[in-house]
Amino acid sequence: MRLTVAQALVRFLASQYSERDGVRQRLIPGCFGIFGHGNVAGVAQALLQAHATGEADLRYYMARNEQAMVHASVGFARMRNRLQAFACTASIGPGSTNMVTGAALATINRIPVLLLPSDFFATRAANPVLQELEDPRSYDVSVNDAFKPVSRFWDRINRPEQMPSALLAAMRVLTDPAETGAVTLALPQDVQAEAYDWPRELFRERVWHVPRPVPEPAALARAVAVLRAARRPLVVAGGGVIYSDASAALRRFAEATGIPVADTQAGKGALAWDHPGAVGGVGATGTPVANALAREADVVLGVGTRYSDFTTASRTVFADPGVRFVNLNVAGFDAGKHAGVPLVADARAGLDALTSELAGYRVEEAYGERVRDLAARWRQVADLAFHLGHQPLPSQTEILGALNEFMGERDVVVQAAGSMPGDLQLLWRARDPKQYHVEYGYSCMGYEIAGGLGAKLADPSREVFVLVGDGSYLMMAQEIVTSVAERIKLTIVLVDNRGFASIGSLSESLGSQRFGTSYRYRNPETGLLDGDVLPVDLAANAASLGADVLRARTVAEFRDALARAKEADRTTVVYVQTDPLAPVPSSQAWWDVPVAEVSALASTQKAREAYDEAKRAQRPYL
Ligand SMILES: Cc1ncc(C[n+]2csc(CCOP(=O)(O)OP(=O)(O)O)c2C)c(N)n1
Ligand SMILES: [Mg+2]
Repeated sequence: MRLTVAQALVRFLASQYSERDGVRQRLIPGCFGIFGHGNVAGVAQALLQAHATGEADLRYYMARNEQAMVHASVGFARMRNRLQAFACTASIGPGSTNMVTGAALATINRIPVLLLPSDFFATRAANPVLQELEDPRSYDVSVNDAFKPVSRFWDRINRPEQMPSALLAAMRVLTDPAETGAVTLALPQDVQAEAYDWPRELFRERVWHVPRPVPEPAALARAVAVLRAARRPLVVAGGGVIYSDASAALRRFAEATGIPVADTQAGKGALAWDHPGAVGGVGATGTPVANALAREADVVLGVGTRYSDFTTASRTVFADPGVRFVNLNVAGFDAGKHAGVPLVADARAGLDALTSELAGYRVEEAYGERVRDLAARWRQVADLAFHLGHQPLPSQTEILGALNEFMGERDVVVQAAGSMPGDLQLLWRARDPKQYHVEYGYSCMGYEIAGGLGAKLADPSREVFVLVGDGSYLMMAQEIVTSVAERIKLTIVLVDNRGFASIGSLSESLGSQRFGTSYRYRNPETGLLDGDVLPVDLAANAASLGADVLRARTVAEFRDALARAKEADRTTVVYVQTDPLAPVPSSQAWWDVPVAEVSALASTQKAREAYDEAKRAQRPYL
């Protein structure tokens, strides 16, 4: 079949399917993009032709920023439990490198996305083409080489003959739960337009089976032996539980064994918050309940977790000197962490196997009582934070509480960076495994609105509430325009505390006095950015991008605004100001952020003393 490389690519992508548990779906259901000279006559022409002829079905969505379109793709794939992924086409040069941050985010979160950056002429006929990087040491280097460390598979299609094997490898990596992440195929702009005689076989329907690897019997026996001897075990449920659709298996495991379940940012909602075995987030921004249990735990069963520093409180929260880890993970890389007993398997298959092999094992009654008692006391503290009555501006915890109480079980909350992920991890009460969508692998400011767009696209039957701080909003609000154009309705809660509340309080706790963290005029007297408040109106900005805007001054007005936003069929921004200095309950855990060892500032010297003290609790987990 004679087609251009781009036409063949589109045709191929439209015929790929994924399948797990007998359920089949399109693997690549659509393509985000922004066109420039690098792809306008190549991939864009192919997408147009596919639409015009109906020969291949790959819907094109125009984004407003290339980084954001990768975020939207990640939001989509995460909602679909990694069984589907979007393609992203970008022009050569800046359009492509704008995607590098998105690629890192996808790979770190282990979420599939297919990136199609454009590249300079393979023939070099007209080089240097506009936006081409020239490296005097090698004509083979382009800006797209920057994708290599942040991609799980990377290739450059310099000749049409290279494409079939590259495409097959790309699909394999996208659908491999242990390897998945960003997959990058760099497409030189001349090659995109070049015609070639393709074998028809390339375009036949292909179904990529997403496996559920079962544990090796000997590894299972080793894990079971450690768990059976455990007296104070704790489960840490990560994102892998949710992607594997293992919530019911986790509940059965928890109920059979009585082992309490803590969660990570990606795993929250795996077990409903009000399940008697659920103890909430663990680690630096976890609940005091989970952290108390973590400190005492003799065995930690990590399921589908990568053990980020937030989860381990920078390796301080699992404090028992003899603590052992059992790591159930589909990726050997994660299963081997913390010198744990590795159990390489799909989360659901592994949990089912553990439940049956642990038959008869149950934690002692006293341990169960302690869990319930700690949880009940914490619930009162959390209730208070949700209903603080802070004046004159509401506290952020009250806004989160009002939203949590307002949202339906299947509604989705999206967040990524700032002070909200911590407050959410501490306080949020999730019932549905897809309700809590906080991107905290890369914690990338700007993910929120774009990621929310992808989440809503993935499941239009759910209301999506995007929580975004003023800092993140300023970095990346432009996909509001895309949501308006595509009629993809979002409710965006814009929480304005005039700057970086998170980094401000971190700075203060580290002796750096909130330096450079609030949005203010430069003050001629101090020379610092601590002058008057800026005349910036982010609500007006949102309205200018085409959203409906509701301004709320109190928690009561906020609730009303949420009700109106839920009724609306257009993207609505609910704007609310909060007090960045309002109190938040303590998680009773630490986060390692090194403080200057020598300093001329008394505040820093004092913070360093506290740092040295806290650092003593850090352990290598060997
Ligand atoms: C792209 C990016 N740049 C910088 C950071 C570091 N950072 C983390 S939170 C934050 C401030 C976020 O401000 P805002 O969205 O207003 O949230 P707030 O802290 O006020 O809750 C910064 C600068 C980041 N996470 N991502
Ligand atoms: Mg802020």
